[in-house]
Amino acid sequence: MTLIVALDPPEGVDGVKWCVNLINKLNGVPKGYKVGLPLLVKEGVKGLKNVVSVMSAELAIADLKLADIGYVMSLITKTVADAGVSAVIAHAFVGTEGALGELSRVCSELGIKLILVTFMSHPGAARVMKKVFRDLLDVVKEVNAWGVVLPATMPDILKAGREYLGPSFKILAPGVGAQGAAPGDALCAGADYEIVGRLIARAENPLEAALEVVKKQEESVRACRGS
Ligand code: 3DU
Repeated sequence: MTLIVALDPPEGVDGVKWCVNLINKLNGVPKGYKVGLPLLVKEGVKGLKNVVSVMSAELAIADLKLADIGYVMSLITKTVADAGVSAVIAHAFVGTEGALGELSRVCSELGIKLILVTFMSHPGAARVMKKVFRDLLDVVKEVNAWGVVLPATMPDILKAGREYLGPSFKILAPGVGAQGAAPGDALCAGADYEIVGRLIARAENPLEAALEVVKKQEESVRACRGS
């Protein structure tokens, strides 16, 4: 079970209804869900709470890509934790002192997982992030984050991240489907979870699409790991 579905409601829909409908259709197949600003900006914290309340999945991730001082990131995190999320995503580049050190402590107190973005999945990410990749991974170690975001679209970067971090950090990989990576590519490069949005959310039959992703992940892992 390595599938996390990204719930990004499109324009012109009721965001809460759209997410709840999709979660219900997926019938417990995903290991987790990821919600972010497309839902939160549209529907507010009450909307977020309503959506999280129908997720019977292990992971409910708030992808806020926080990048601020520790005090402000902590305020925001406390608010989404009250709405029931079990993990929050922040950017690693803000560093430890005065920022992620404090956020990490607050996440521990709240009992939620901290996930840091260390490389993004779109092509333009490489220009800056490649230069500071090691530093970003060092921040992950320093604050003892639960997991990191690494790109399914760049398996070499993902592999390098896994090698540098070792086995004790979770790797979550977006970029499967609409952004070009095939299901299973990131798992074979060392990821623990693949994040899939539009490939499933925009499919005529989302449950069928999710089951197809899981099947391809399993086939791919069997082929690359021999298990
Ligand atoms: O391309 P998709 O529709 O599968 O959606 C990918 C999701 O993952 C989306 O919610 C986006 O905000 C998130 N994400 C990235 O695409 C790339 C990153 O580097 C980090 C998060």
